Amino acid sequence: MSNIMEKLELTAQSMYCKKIEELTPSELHLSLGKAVMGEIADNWEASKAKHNSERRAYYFSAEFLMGRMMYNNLYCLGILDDVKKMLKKKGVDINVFEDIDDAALGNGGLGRLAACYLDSAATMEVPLDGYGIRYKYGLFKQLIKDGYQVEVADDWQRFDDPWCLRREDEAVTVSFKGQTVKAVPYDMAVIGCKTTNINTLRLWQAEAINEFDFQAFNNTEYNRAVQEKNDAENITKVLYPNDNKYEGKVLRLKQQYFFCSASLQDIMRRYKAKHGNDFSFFAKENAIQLNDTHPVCSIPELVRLLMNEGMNFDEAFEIARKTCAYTNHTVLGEALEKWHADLMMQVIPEIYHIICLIANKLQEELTAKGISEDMKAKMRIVDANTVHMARLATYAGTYVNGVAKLHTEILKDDVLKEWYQVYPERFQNKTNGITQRRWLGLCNPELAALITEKVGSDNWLIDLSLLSKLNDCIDAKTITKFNTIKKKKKVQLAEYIKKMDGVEINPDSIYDIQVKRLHEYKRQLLNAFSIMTIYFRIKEGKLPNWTPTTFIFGAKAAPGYARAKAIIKYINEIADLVNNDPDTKDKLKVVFISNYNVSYAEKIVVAADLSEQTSTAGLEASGTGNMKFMLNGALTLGTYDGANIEIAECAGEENEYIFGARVEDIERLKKEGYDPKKLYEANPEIKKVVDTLIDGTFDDDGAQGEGSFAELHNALINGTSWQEADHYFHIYDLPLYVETKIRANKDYANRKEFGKKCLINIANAGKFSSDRAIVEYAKDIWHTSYRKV
Ligand code: GFP
Repeated sequence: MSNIMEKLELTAQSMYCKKIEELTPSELHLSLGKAVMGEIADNWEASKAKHNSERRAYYFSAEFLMGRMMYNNLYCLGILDDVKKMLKKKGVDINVFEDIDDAALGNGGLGRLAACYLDSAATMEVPLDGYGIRYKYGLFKQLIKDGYQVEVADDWQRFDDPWCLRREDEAVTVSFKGQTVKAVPYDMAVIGCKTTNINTLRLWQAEAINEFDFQAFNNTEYNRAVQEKNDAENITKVLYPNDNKYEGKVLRLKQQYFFCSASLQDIMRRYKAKHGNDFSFFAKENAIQLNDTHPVCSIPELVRLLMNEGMNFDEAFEIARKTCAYTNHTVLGEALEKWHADLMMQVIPEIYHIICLIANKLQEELTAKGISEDMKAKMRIVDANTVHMARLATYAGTYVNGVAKLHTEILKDDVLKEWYQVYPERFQNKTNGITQRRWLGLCNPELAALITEKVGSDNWLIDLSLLSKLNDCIDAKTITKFNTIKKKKKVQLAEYIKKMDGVEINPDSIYDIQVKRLHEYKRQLLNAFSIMTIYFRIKEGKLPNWTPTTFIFGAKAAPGYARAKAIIKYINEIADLVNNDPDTKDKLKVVFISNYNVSYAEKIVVAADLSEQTSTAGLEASGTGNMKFMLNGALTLGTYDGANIEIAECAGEENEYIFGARVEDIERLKKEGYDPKKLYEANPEIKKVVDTLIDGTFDDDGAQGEGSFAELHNALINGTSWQEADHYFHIYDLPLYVETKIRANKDYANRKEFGKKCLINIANAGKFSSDRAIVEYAKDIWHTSYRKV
């Protein structure tokens, strides 16, 4: 420990000629980061050597939503409190690091899951290293102006980045048609908890081979002089803000192929250093997990690299197939990547050629199995000039897994039905998880201390199943303690929201929170409609015993997703109305916080009473926010969807607020012919609420009847040429949702009973640790070693 402070002193001195207390926050961040990196160097080297000596796995992902590293790293090293004290002695408040940007190299659940998995693998001593992209600009920063979302570039490296080591010596080259670029690795240490094990996240940055063309410069062609540099750097310039819709952009394909090729070359280099040109051990020693379809061009790339080593196609394919496995994260058809063959040929023709060979091999294999022509057609990897990446991954991998029980069943019965019929042994479920280090230990030290006291040790940090011990001590005293902690976290969040967004909220109100990416299927609009219903009822005196409630939203909309942006504006219009209406302003408060990110989430999930998980049944693959809320004692107000189902199974449905249509109801409604217009016309309350989109209650900038609110209204009631009315079943679910919300509101008044439910949720959250999930992957998919706790 004193070591760290000595190292910090030396680093501050050598980098800035300053004493610790003289450093600016970013200088302190950089110096302390470097000091920590120095401290862990030996363990990191030892872990790398260990990984190299056994069967190991790699997590390939286009997104890693790591969040802020400083506190988490100090926490996992077990020195956070000591560093805090030592800095305090120097007159420095450790909270200065709150000014340091998150590393937001991901959009939402998918990227955050990848970050949790790395964290868990490090703690569970699973030899798993990550490979991804070092975007210069991460997910945009969100401002809210006049109720609208405004995007600003996220220059997260502007104060440098102490957590990544540039490894120029291990750079490789990646070639596209007509362009070759350098891929430079940056290594980030992933620090385990209560272990010396440290894993690695290697992120690739694209750079030019020749940065500057002097010839062009001499001819005064200044732009051409730096053209190669710009063209190369553009590849990793920015993270695509994704809305679960696939977009076939050249740059996106380049990003994907870039990091897959670089990572595979890296793995091959390491392998060849051990075994030379004998590739017979490759699949025995390496497993690659493909996080969604984004890294699926790894399969043909590995085949290509092996063929370059002299192998024939069949041998190379066999190795690739045994090495790779694929995780699916969505059933939304529009999110399953399908590349246009022409585009692929234009950017990576060799890869396209190999995909065609794989596609033919599949057809031969299916014929040999006696599969019907009809089914074979449905399984084509290349079909009508389109390359289906999910099909490629399912065929050319060992396993395919969904991310919650229901989701895996939907994959088997629907999305990948034919595949399940032919290759049933490949299908597995791996319900998602979250790391309890960041999402409880670090962000809720008060609750963590209570749990440690009750469980008898802090071993829940590495074995979350120990939480079940809490089941035996849910007494009046513990409930009071829990309620006191919750209140404290609510006060803290109120202060933070005031500071960040300038809005005052009442910590004695219920905090009803929905934070996640903005998407129609996640149905923030349903939540907004429920608030309007309650607003009208309060005004009409129909809810006399209503406990004041603060509805908090946090969400980013993909910049090109007009409806999502309209929903943000609509929520902000509601906020304006209910927060200022004298009849409701003490009973309802609506806050749309700006720039929701990992660090904001750490303050939000701990303070929630109700966790809103309102997706249309069958559409949210799992959800992980729901798990973070549960772990911190919020009750789920959600549909029977994704991991909500498993949450309710673990904690008991009577301890959650589950509402609305289930998958089978949605299927039935679709078959019968769902008619939202009929429901809307038959129910004056629904009509009044939905019509606030068009009746002048709200303003979408004078475009009444023609603007984005009218478009939302039309999509719900009449549908559009490309989508049937109310595609996500808002109107069907609204009445039951409102009643469930009112029931929760009533229940909250009984603080003991409500607190008891919260504690039951915590006690039964053990399953939702990403430690559990990662060990399942290690056992059932990667067949690597792992820590026995
Ligand atoms: C996606 C799915 C979620 C799932 C995560 C991680 O998240 O249901 O929990 O991946 O598997 F939609 P988003 O990126 O869409 O939030």
